[in-house]
Amino acid sequence: MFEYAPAPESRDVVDIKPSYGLFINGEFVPGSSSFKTVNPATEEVLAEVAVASSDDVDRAVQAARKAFGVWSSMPGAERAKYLFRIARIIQERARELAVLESLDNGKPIRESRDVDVPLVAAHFFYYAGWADKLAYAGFGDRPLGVAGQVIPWNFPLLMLAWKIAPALACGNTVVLKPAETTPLTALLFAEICQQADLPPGVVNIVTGAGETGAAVVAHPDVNKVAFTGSTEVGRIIARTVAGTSKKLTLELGGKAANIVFEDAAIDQAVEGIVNGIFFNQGHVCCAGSRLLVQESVQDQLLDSLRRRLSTLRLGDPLDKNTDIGAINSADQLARIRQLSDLGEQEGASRWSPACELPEKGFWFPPTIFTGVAQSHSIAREEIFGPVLSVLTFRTPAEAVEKANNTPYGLSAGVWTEKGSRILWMADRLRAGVVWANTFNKFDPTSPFGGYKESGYGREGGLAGLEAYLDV
Ligand code: TXE
Repeated sequence: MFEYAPAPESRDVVDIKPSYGLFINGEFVPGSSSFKTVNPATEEVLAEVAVASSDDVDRAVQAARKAFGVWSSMPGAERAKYLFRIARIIQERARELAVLESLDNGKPIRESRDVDVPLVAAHFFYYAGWADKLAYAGFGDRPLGVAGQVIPWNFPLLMLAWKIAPALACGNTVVLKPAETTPLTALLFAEICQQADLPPGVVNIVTGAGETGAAVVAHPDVNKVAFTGSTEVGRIIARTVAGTSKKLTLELGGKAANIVFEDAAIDQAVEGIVNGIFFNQGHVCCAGSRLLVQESVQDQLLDSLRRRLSTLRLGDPLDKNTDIGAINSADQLARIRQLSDLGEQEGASRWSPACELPEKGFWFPPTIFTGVAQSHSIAREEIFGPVLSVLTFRTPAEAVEKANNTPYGLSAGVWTEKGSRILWMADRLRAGVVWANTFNKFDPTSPFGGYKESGYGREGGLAGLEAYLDV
């Protein structure tokens, strides 16, 4: 890979405590047991974090229930002030948040600094703006009550913002469970809530593994459940919630097609493909993990793509030059390895640029599979890693058919110079988001969510408010 001079961001900008408690009713309190969170780039233990038992979850839900009275009866303009304050503190503490996110998650600092943290602040600003305009938006202003929110590890802070900002703007209170491999930025966010003088109990953070999440979801005093994670756990949660009066939104997996037509600007498409699948090591639910390329430009496109991949820099997430960071956990690495090996066994050809992987930590090189058939596991299953499966097509109708041939329906990308074709494709692609001549673009004003097994409900934009109100 590329030679370059390292430019490391200082990890000293963030004060990581040796141990963290649960954040309940505005205070950090001990849990009944604990677990360790590690830096996936080095396997070094970062901190000891409390596990919330079902009794702890109950305490958090009771605190949220009590706070609901105060928070929901506060004028929207007052709630807005708190959300604006949180957004501003996020901006002030952006560097700290970005470094901590990269340490706990493994993502490159360039991404946490330039994408994740700015988007987190943008979500709080955006929903702060709605807090006093709910009636104007036609929603009335009746919040649901206590929201139980369970989030994954791929965008720890951003998923927190997607969940907490609209919930609070609408007058709900929250019990949020971060993923067990990335709890630290949610706990730093809890400190930010204290700093913003948010009334106690409005936000509660309970850390732990799946059992803690299950206790949040099943708690009888929780009125709304919002989950982002695997389709498998989404199904379990849907079963738990079925037969109760709880409202549910699910944001699950994906297997997006990035579709390149022969008339596309190839260099631009190559950048879009790289961003589509290698951004955040491919730990992205809407990642462009299937490349559908028109047969006539396959060779040209793949040559450019291989050349571009050879310039990507893999390594220390805190190095400002790094493009590809560490895989989030040993489990996720094992899953990526297993599916990639299966790709080879099923007959696809594997290619990665020459690249040295660090000895310690969890690493996987950027990988392309060509000669992929629709029946291959790597064309069907979500790998959630830096692995691209390449398929070809001849006609637009064939591209649509192949793109839709998946149980998922979260996102898709279309690359063509022809505007009418973009609209024709967007009408036929069964995906919640269709990007045209770009990929992985996010904005708080745009709703996000999927069709089919990618879940239901929308987050973001005006539609994101509906999930937290009785309309
Ligand atoms: O997800 P889980 P995992 C996909 C991706 C990945 C696979 C497995 O394909 O390879 O899922 O990842 C909590 N009740 N996505 O195992 O288990 C858990 O503690 C309530 C796509 O990490 O779904 C964590 O906080 N909660 C995805 C959260 O659910 C439970 C993002 C997600 O973990 C629970 C992540 C239970 N029974 C993985 N069991 C996306 N849509 O972006 C676990 N949890």
